[in-house]
Amino acid sequence: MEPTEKKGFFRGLIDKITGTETTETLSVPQEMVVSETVAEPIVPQTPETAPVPAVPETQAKPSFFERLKSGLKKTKDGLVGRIDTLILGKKTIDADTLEELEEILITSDIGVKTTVELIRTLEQRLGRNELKDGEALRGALKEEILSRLTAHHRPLDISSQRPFVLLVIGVNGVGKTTTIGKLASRFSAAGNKVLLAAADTFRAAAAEQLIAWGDRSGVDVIRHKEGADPSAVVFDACKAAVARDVDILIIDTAGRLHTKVNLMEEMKKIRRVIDREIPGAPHETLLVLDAATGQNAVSQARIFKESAGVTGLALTKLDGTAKGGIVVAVSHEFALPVRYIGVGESIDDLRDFDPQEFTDALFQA
Ligand SMILES: Nc1nc2c(ncn2[C@@H]2O[C@H](COP(=O)(O)OP(=O)(O)OP(=O)(O)O)[C@@H](O)[C@H]2O)c(=O)[nH]1
Ligand SMILES: [Mg+2]
Repeated sequence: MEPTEKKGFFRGLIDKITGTETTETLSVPQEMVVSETVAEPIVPQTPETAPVPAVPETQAKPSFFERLKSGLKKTKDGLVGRIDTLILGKKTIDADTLEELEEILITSDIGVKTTVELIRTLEQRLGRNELKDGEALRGALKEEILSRLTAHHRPLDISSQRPFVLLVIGVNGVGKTTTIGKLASRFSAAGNKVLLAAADTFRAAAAEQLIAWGDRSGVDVIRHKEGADPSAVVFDACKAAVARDVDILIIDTAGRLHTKVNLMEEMKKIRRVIDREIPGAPHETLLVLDAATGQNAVSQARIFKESAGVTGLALTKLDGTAKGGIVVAVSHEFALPVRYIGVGESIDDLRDFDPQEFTDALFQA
């Protein structure tokens, strides 16, 4: 049988919508994209009245790979578990198998575009007789996912600039401040002089939350009063970073604002101030996405990439969600490197993203 004749439900649907055969430039259908209005918060998650979260204590834990595996358990069950059920004992793979696989991938938040591409590649491999049985299909899928993650992989190197300016952005509640706290601890433990800037002046407790994290690793925080102009905080922080000769300045920003001012406009203003004080900075604009929000994270990545100069991604809350496939979707669709992943709330639950380790943790029994 000619395998490429089968399109599968989702791809058939997309072909209908677009009136074309699917191509590399296929975008996510509009009905899968949440509101792209950016003047208001895209996904309100944390009330401004939220108490400062306690900084969890570090405890003796199993190896990181074991924690990664257990953090990704729900994604693994929802993705690889279902694939294993599909291919269990299959002696031959045909176009129907790939059609069922397509549905599993789409519903695991791998994203329409990436799924369509993966299935097309697998159809080609099937046509070349490379997918003899279920095991071969499983291996091929792992390889294809890994190669897509590896294509955009670039760990963050802060040694290229001094001070290295890391601007952290994202909608409210995604884990920006927590991620910064974890990063401050890691960079400082590695011997770097770190400075934090509390440019989230929206929430009363935001600066305190950052200070609580800073205290844990002996890192200073530049802050102003609640409601102050975020750009003024950034201005002072850049001056202090240069004067104190720090290795890295990490800037926390608000996920929403008091005024109706467009969040993206505020980000642009902040960037202008940084660049004026430290030419060429920010050296990294890290977009934090909550993996548990699935397709919402994809639309946030689209909006921020277009308007806020995003250069890298951090995916948080991969523990406790079945939507970990989103890591593949956002990295691949937006050609952005995933720098970090968060698999828990403790200080050492943020790790450098390693595509090989990630796919091993997903696919290993
Ligand atoms: N389970 C889990 N929780 C996380 C992770 N990262 C952050 N969180 C939690 O998510 C919640 C929100 O985190 P924050 O760091 O305050 O989020 P934020 O983006 O700074 O939010 P705003 O300041 O309101 O914009 C907190 O309760 C964190 O402990 C993670 O990797 N796993
Ligand atoms: Mg915050």
